[in-house]
Amino acid sequence: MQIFFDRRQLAHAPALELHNGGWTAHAEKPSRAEIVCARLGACEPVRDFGRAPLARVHTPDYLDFLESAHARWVAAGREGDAVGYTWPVVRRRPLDLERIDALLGRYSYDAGTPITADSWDAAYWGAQTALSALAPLLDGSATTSFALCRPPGHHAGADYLGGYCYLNNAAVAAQAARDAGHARVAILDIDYHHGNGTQDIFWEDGSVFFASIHADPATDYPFFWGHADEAGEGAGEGATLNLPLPRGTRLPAYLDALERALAAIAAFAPSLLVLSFGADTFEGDPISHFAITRVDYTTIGARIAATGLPTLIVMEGGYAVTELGDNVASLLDGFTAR
Ligand code: OKP
Ligand code: ZN
Repeated sequence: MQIFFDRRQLAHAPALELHNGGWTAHAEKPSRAEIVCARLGACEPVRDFGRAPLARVHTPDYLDFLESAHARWVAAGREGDAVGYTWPVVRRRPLDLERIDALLGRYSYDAGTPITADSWDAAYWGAQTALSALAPLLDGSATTSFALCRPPGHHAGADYLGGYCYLNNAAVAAQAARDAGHARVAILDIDYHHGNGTQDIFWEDGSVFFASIHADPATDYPFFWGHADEAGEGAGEGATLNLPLPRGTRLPAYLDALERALAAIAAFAPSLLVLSFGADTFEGDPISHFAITRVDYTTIGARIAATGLPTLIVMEGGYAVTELGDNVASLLDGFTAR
């Protein structure tokens, strides 16, 4: 299988995140991608598709903000990583905001996603990694490819960052597939956390089906999205499927949810699948609470591969760094047999 990776993603290294009332070392470390790259071996070079495909899912003002935020932070006399401390709750009116702290609030939803001097560049090349990995699926030269994206993307919405995510790599790729002629694209999100950004982006879009298997937001981040009754609106009504599972979930219950997701995807009849893959469902993950094992990932991968759909696998979370390379390799093993 072709693996796509760009080392420019490694420069993003946020120091701290606000966690349970204190600032702790950030879980989303550059070593995550390095260990997966080392485990998988040779990687294909990433191409630059420019800003246009990013602007198909993100607003221009958000992209401008993300690109300039750290420089504005420094210009305001601050040191270190830029992070907000106040957020506009629902029903605040649109305002022409100037101060960096106000802009950070406007364009983010949590305090776990600092902007470093290198975040824009890393996120930009992450999105280009997803687009580069999509290319062989679009021209028919491959049936599966893997985008080793970092930072992850599925919590980032059209105009907001959060959950360690800045640009929504899976959404950028799914929209690019639509623009390349795929009339219906499905996204299956199997990260431990609900992919709220991806859901929001395609919420009213009936041409991109979004299915997600994740920890119940009643107990787990991101709390405000991912509940079972969220199903899309307008033209997108019925094109969102949320399958929350309780903490402690093991493979059998996980596979039941996977069958439901795949049945819904089959009914939608897409011509391409984007798999948002987080290995934070792993039993040993330090921030998550499912009990999926390394070998389980091959079972999961093989079941998804059995759909026969051309599949772009996009890396999302996974924080048990030592085991991350083996867990990713295990999932990809499920695909390579086909
Ligand atoms: C990103 B991805 C406070 C807890 C917030 C955020 C989890 C983001 C996970 N620091 N946790 O879905 O793997
Ligand atoms: Zn996650």
